[in-house]
Amino acid sequence: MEKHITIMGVPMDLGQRYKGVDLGPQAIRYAGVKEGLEKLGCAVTDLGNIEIGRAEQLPDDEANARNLKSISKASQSIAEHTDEIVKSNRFPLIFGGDHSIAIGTIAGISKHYRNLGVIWFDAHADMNIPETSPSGNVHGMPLAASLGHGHASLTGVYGYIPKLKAEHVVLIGQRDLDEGEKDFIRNLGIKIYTMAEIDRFGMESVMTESINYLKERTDGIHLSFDLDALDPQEAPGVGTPVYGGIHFRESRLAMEMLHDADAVVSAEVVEVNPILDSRNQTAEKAVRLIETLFGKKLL
Ligand code: 4U7
Ligand code: MN
Ligand code: MN
Ligand code: MN
Repeated sequence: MEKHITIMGVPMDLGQRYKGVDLGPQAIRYAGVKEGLEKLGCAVTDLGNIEIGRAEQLPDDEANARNLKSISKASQSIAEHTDEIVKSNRFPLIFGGDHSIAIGTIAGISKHYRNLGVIWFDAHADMNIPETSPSGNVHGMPLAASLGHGHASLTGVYGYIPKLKAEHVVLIGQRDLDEGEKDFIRNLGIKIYTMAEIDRFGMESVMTESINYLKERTDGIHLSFDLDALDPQEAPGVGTPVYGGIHFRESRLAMEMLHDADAVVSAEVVEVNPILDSRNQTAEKAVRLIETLFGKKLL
């Protein structure tokens, strides 16, 4: 695993309705992420937060994708910054912000790989398009957009479509899928381990299968970790909590196995909202998971 890490904060909140998710990067920093990684021997540079423009009042509601134009613009900048980090041969470690940032991060990373893989921990699949979205919130659309589906302002970010192939994606932890997303997952044949599979087979075999699957097909794995993948009792600081989630213990095991697989090339941690949290526990758990991803062991 790359030990030269560049942190980038993306204070994006335009993809959903709650105030406070733009404070996510700072909450994760306050939980001691840089210090923790340095203790493990990593060289860490923190670029600080990049600029996210304010919501422009543009007539994009007709598309059922709130703040579409502002998010599209921000995604272009996120892609450029992420691209620069990869070019400098450092590991991009990105803190959101809401999950719409993945449109830009994946756009910036994927052009460096013939077959980028993605492992997506989330209570949701984030595979809506404006035509299927029950909410119009773009944070429910980034995976579809990266696969080339959805509004052209999202799929076309950074000038190429698609960023990912369906057979290079693994979804883990889902328990709230919209009807359109279910059809989409079935039709595209996307590999998915919902909470039902995690409960039946256990996180260890889910991760063994996921890692083998991605290592056979891809030349690098991007980790996209939405903190609402965790159970809301353990990670309450998220905007769209769903009962029955992954325990912190299981997610720590998953990160340990990803570390040992030595195949993750970039990572983002998203949807931490300190306003909705108590005692910054969601950010603190995120930091424990990041440390484990970079090799922290219990013994
Ligand atoms: B997140 C939802 F309808 N599917 O599209 C939607 F349930 O990035 C939720 O995973 C999306 O937190 C959640 O609005 C987006 C809803
Ligand atoms: Mn998400
Ligand atoms: Mn989610
Ligand atoms: Mn190690």
